[in-house]
Amino acid sequence: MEALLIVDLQYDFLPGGRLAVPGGDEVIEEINRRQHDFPLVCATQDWHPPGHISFVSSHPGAELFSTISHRGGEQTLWPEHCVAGSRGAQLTEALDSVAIEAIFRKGMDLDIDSYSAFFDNGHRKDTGLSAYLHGRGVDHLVVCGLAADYCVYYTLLDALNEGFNVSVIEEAVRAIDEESWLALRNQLVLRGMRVL
Ligand code: VGL
Ligand code: ZN
Repeated sequence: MEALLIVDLQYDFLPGGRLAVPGGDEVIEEINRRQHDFPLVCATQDWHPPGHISFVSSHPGAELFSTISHRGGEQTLWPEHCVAGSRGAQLTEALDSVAIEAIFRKGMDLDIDSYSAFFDNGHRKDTGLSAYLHGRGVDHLVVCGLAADYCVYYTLLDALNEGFNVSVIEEAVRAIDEESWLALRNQLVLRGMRVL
């Protein structure tokens, strides 16, 4: 069975938001149209506590969009975004949410970021998404949303590693950096991802 996963269609990633993805609003209608073709639709929300490790404001003197090493990995420093309970963290009202059965939140631990919908960036904590999808009989996961080169990419990568057949809807994703998305997309295609 197929499922559609809608990644992070939140105000902060849309034009006017704190971490706006260029053209992010252009995917909404496409997703609204397509989601009714799927027997199961679920979504994610980036959902950070105030003072989150990924916020540049949590690292006095550090530069926006710079990278620091953290817990043996790299952490990009973002503007404050998707603070739990804030308007910026809400799914956009323009998204038709009637068919969304479950919403998985990520990035809730103060000390570790989480781009993927499946695991945090240290692969320590499981969001439960994989078990949920397997429990629903899903073997093919189709992904759309924002941002293509961060949360969508890591979600696609983990979905492949979790053994799902994986597709991305090209017209229903937008990247922070389009060129880097194209390179990442090609790597995923070599791993067996399909581009719809
Ligand atoms: C995202 C950067 C920081 C995303 C989330 O949803 O792609 N990007 N947090
Ligand atoms: Zn985030």
